[in-house]
This record gives sequence, C-alpha cells and structure tokens, in this order.
Amino acid sequence: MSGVVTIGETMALLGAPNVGPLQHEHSLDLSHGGAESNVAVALARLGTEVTWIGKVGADPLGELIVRELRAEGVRVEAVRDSEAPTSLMIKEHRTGSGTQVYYYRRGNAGGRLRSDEIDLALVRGATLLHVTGISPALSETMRQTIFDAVTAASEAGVPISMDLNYRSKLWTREEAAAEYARLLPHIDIVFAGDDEAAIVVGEADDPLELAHRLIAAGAKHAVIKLGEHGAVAVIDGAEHRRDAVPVNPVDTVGAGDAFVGAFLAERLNGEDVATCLTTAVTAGALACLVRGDWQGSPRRSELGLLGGGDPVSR
Ligand code: KDG
Repeated sequence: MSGVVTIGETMALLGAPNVGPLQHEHSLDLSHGGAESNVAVALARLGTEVTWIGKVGADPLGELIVRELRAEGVRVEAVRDSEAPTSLMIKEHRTGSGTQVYYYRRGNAGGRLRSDEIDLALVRGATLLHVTGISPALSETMRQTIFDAVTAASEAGVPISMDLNYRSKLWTREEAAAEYARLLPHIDIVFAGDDEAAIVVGEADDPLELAHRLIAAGAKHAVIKLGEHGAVAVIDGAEHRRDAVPVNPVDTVGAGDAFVGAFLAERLNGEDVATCLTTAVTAGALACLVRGDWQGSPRRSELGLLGGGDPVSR
C-alpha cells in the first residue's frame, strides 16, 4: 500500500509579508503552494502516510518544492521538466483578512504531467487517491492525466476523494461543470464550497441539499465546506452539521485544504463522522491564522490550541 496518493500542480509562492498594495512591497516571502500538496502536508502532519505526484521545472523553484514537501514528511514523486518552468503564484494582502492571488502558470511544468510519466502502480496500491478540480483546468494533458489516474484507481477499487476547488482564472463555470460531471461518478467522497457545488448541481438554500445533489450526480458521500459557517456532510445517507471554530483569519487560502486533509486523516483512521468534521473545522481554523497556504496546518498535538486554557505554554 502506498498510503494516500495525490496528484496536482504545486507552484512556488511569493507572499506579501505586509497588508497593503503589492506594488509597494519591496520584498516577498518565498514558499510554495498547491491544493493537492497542501492536503498532503495536512495529512502528513496528522500522521497519515501520503505521496504527492507532480511535475516541476528543472529549476531552483522546483527543487524548493521537492525539498520542502519532503521536509514535511510527504513522499514526493516529482517529474522534472527541462522545457518548462515551475509555476509561480503571488499573494497580496490588500486588507487584513482578504487575499488576492495572481497566477503565473499557463503552459508551465505543473500542467504538463502526462499519465505515462506517473507510476500508476502507486495509484492502484493507494489507500485513497485525492484529486482536485484545479488539475483538469490547467491543460488538456492534465485533464487526461487526472482522468487516467481516477480510472486506474476506480478499476483497482481504490476510493477517490475530490475537492472541486473551482478557479475562475483557469476556466469557465460551464467547462468546470462538464468535467465535474464526468468525474463525480468515480468519486467516493466529494468536497466543495457551496458556491462550487452550485456550479454542477445548481443553487440551493440549504447546503445539505447541495450535498444530496452531488450524491445524486454520482459521488458516494459529500462534504460542503462553509468557511466561517462550518460544514455539512452527507455520509452513508446520514446528514451531519458542524459549526466552525471562530477565529480572526489573516489568510484563508489553503484553509479548505487543511480541512480536507484533516477530514481524510480521521476517516482513514476509522473515526466517526462527527470526529472527522470536528478535526476538519479545527484544522481549517488554525490554517487561517497564518499567512501561507499550509504552514498553519496543525500537527495532532496542536489540535487543542483553540480550545481555551492557559495562553502561555512552557
Ligand atoms: O487551496 C489553496 C490553493 O488555492 C493554493 O495553494 C494554490 O493550488 C492552488 C491554486 O490553484 O489556487
């Protein structure tokens, strides 16, 4: 068994250290980010074995991604692309809580991963395959790669989780809806924001209705992430609701990935749905407190940090 396997693009990330217009920043913090590798870090920090598969440029930013993910305990299967660079993402914090993301990724290495470059035996031997709706938006090549991996996992009886992760800068709602509809029948557990679920199943006042509709569209189970309003889930036909853990966020980008990683870690540990949701909203809240896509994702020992008690630990 290769533990959880996830496939996707990870970019170098330049984050503004201060609140304010990006054009007045004189230096930026260098790190990395990518929805799938953020989930991988969240899983690894909670003790789940996980492999990230992706393509990076044969350049220092690609090396940074590989090295930092390995340092987080993620097994990395990275293809190096000598013909295209590693992608870049820049984050501006124009207000204290809002984040603006700029991508420099079109045609770059991350979207050029072909299925014949992936060891599909890793996918077939996984405890779970995790994919997102970002990869199919990157290129036709990546769309096919994800579909091939999903098909291989499906045929091998490996459960698949998918976060819809709609990115309006990459494709239209119509394009996304068609691809989500193609993938959903293979998906064991789908994660989506309420706005993302609506792309494929239409608007609904009650998020539980969205979860039921995602299941009607083919997924076995569905979890709707509602940010500061918590989350709802329909698992094995049963409905669940969970409030958020209130925090003052400084950067919400990546919080959904911390949520997904935590939910999956608990589910793979055999925990009940209430525990999965509690750990997930806690991880999401902790992730929001730190600038960076994954740095705030909690280790197991940190899950109680928001529970009150003595603010100083020594
Ligand atoms: O979910 C966080 C991601 O949005 C971020 O890490 C970068 O993968 C990314 C994307 O496409 O936005």
